Amino acid sequence: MAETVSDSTAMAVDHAEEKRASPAVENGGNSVENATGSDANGAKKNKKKKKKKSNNIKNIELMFPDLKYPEGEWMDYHQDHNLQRTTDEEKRYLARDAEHAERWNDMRKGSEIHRRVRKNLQNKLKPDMSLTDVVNVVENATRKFTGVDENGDHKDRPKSQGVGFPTGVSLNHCAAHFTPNAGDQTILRYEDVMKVDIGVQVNGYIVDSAFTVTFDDKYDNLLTAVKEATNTGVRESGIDVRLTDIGEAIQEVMESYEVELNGKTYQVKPCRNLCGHNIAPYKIHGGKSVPLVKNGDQTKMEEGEHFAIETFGTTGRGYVISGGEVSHYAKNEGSWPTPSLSKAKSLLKTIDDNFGTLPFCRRYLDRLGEEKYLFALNSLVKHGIVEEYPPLCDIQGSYTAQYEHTILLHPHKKEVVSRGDDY
Ligand code: HZT
Ligand code: MN
Ligand code: MN
Repeated sequence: MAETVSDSTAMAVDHAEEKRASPAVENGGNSVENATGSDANGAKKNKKKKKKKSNNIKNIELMFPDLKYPEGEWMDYHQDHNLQRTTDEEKRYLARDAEHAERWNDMRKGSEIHRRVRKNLQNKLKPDMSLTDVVNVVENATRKFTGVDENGDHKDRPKSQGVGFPTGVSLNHCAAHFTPNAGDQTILRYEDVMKVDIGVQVNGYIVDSAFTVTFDDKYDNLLTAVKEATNTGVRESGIDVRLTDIGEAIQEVMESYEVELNGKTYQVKPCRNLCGHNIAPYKIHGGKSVPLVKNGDQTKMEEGEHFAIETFGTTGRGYVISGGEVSHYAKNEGSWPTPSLSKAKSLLKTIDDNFGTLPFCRRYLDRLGEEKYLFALNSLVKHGIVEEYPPLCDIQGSYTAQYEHTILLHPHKKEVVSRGDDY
């Protein structure tokens, strides 16, 4: 508890015209400890009541002419780690950090895009929207901000930047990995609890961050529990910290909350078989898992690593199982024999060319013009070339919430790169 949150200097300052008096949803917009960049534009907010223009969504490089993107929230490591540090060490830390300057800047670009994409969505979300409309708002904005839908540089390099993974829009008892397939008619309802999980990648560096959307305030304690649990995971994270200890801290905070729904009181439970994870270039899961409970894993976080810290709370069993139609897939690492089925071979080329090992979904294959590919896709899955990531759901009738941030473990401090003024 000795660590402090240091000033976030260059954080995410929105353009004045992007500020809205009140978001259409009440959740993501709940005030957080760190009100990022809100003062700078606060005064202008009331003067103009201009309608938001969609032409604010353009290649983000046009808004940052020097191509240097704002830093996230800086956070000190625990004091005991800090106290050992001498001035000489500090200098060596900074020199070591500078070796990764381009990587950090790519992560900050992805994060700035993430904040703008989710702000745009939060302004548009209303009950009775279809989930297909929701994911299209997110993914079309991501493509515009990253410039991948333009002619030119990125056209022939589809993996250079853009959507990092399928937009998750999992409802109620489903916690993760739902995105609509073609023809899905699901509508977002006033009583729903929707986890919006958005990925943006720049040169393979993936920003992975998620929040929960509700319209009914009866879920507020559930959302607060999970938001606080995630912030606890972020605070506890650091170089040489054991993963089990992060899980223990998350669990303690999560279970300290209760939520009353329709006359019944629930102690909020962590989903014990869901995890945060480190992230490697073009690989959403780098091999380490950050538990939401004390699980005994003695593995430590290390300098230079990049983690998605995510927690899920539930009124259900606290254990998710795969269920429902699969939408999410990713190619497994390694070299594979050429598929004998010609349709599988050509589908694999589409996957290699457009995603590599980045996760994708059926809609992304549809928009590339692939048709009747399901048999071929399932054959790639059967041969272990492609992995499926089915929806992960708690018991029927339960409600799950999620918050997630991407953090960077610099030598001297950690950076909550995806932090915004919304969560
Ligand atoms: C898999 C497929 C995707 C990674 C976590 C996650 C969304 O549950 C080790 C720990 C996108 C992400 C992932 F399309 N998963 N973060 N955001 N889902 S995971 C995982 O498979 S593997 C957690
Ligand atoms: Mn995520
Ligand atoms: Mn994640």
